Amino acid sequence: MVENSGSIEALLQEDRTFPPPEKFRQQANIRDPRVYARARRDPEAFWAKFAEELHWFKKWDQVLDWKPPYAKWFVGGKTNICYNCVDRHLESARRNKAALVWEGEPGDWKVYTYRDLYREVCQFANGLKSLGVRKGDRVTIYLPMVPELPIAMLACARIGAAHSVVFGGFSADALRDRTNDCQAKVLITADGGYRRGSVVPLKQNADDSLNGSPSIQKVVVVRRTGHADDKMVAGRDIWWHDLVKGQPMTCPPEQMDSEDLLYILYTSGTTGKPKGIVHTTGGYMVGAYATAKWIFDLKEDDIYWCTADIGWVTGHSYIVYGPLANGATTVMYEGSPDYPDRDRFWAIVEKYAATILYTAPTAIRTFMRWGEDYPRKHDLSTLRLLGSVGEPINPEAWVWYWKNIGGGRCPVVDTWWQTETGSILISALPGITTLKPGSATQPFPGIDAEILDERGQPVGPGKGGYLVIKKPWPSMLRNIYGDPQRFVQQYWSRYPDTYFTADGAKVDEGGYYWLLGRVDDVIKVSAHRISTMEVESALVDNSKVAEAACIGKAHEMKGEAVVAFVTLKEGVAGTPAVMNELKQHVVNKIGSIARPDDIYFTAELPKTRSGKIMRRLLRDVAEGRALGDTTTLADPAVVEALKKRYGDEE
Ligand code: 7RM
Repeated sequence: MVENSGSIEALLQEDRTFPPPEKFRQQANIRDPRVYARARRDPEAFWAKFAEELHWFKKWDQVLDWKPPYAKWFVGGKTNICYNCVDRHLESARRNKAALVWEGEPGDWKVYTYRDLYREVCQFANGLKSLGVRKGDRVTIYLPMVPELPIAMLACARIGAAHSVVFGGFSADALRDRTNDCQAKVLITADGGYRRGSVVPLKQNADDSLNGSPSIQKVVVVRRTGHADDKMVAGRDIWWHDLVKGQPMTCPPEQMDSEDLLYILYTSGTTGKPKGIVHTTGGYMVGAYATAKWIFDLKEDDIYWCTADIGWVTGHSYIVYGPLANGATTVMYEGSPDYPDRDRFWAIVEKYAATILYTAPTAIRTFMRWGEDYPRKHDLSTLRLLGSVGEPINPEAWVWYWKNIGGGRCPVVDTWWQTETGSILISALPGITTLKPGSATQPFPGIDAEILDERGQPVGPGKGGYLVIKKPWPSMLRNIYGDPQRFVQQYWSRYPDTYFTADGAKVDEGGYYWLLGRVDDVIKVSAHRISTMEVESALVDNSKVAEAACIGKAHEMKGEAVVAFVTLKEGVAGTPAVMNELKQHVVNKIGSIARPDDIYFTAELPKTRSGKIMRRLLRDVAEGRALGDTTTLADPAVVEALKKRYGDEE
């Protein structure tokens, strides 16, 4: 392979291809390209083969029942995903293998073997039962990245309660909305978590959220930071360690129907209200298991580390369920990549001899900016495979990752998927696929993707269009919790019987997929999914704000950043103090991930004659571009004024 000169020009023209290294190919779980044709010929048989590798109390009668847009997978099958992630591995020597390797930000660490995990999960499952949690109940989990988080998820799954994990970076308000939406009975939280050397006051947020969450009967609190010992509410709050004390160390797994609810995970959509994405048991389990096995090439002695937070779907499928269903060792880290220094990730890779690393482009770009010295200080030679997720990866970052982290030996799998898809749908198979930096390459076998134009016609090679999935897949969302109409309208109304991803994409002549970003009002800020409408709702909730419009502005590190255009109420001046107040208001309503980078004050927002805000023009202003077509504007002077005031800052 020719060494790239490293200049910007050369990188912009990155058109090298990367075939699987021979050494990798030879040992890969899957190296026969005929799997694609096999899956295409009979997708149901293809998925059923994976399902057969897992444990079922009763086998399914039918692989798929498809009445668009409702799919049932492994119909009539009875299983338990916790049993498959834990108990299944106790029958062999695997029982003594590390299941979970956890490192806290302060440097404390713990290893749980599969046998340990079994005990912890069973005891906590019994604890939940003692609080009155039954099959079908919902449990909200609001925890930092501590071992109790996957233990709680597995315990819920074991007894048939659905978990709803709420990312620890969300505010009390956001937590309250999610708890109320699913009417959770129990909330699991911690006194705090560590982030960049300070304590995140989770219990405080949980307490704030609870005035207004009447469905919550009990709160289980993990003692992590020890700073909220006096905040326990008698009769409502119970320490995790007190709850599990004396609980039996076994707990029979509930025999779950394939289509029984496994979890709800809230994600941002076009409107201000987050959607509770519904995943069920059998299909989700098979999807997470199959993709983890083939895409991450999991082997008995791998040490696999996904750096996501379990509060997002990536953590659900590729820290917890996928790797554990495969009997792998999964690494989990609590804190920030720059604590105590910018080499923390590489110190972790070295310390645990990680073999597979899965992270986001935003992190990779940050490491790039920090420079090669940090990774160079550590022995990264155990790594054999790298992954990327959450947003498109720019070729420059891809090549940097491949070279400086992977040492030029490790394939980089760029994995495209969504909370809704449950598992990866577009990715290379590292033992088969020749990689092209910046492309997620090809749909996973059995996935029928296509790119359509407005009228529903395939666009053909090289042309941009809407990415859709034409056939059902096992881990697909089954519904939006409590809002079946929105489910139909969001995903199944654009084209008949076809899943609408809301992503733009194109396919090149070689059949490679290139993702072009969202086509709705969802943006990806540091790979976190945020709805611009959600931020707008938070802003107009402030009494000083008359109207607000938010956009995602291209950002070198974060991918996108939130920028808000705000019209203040009569008599309120757009001072720096007001700007800070509004930013803080968004943090209080949603969480710091949604904090606008910039707020532009404007007397009016550019609108069409029918009153629609033209966000496209706001993006042109924020990104310092010439304005696009303004002929539909009611008053072109509004945007001209904005451009004059803010457009030439760059
Ligand atoms: C896994 C996750 C989903 C949205 C999706 C895309 C974007 C995710 C990639 C990507 C380009 C990728 N779930 N996205 N992965 N875009 N290449 N490899 O991120 O529900 O939080 O977000 O993320 O726009 O629709 S998510």
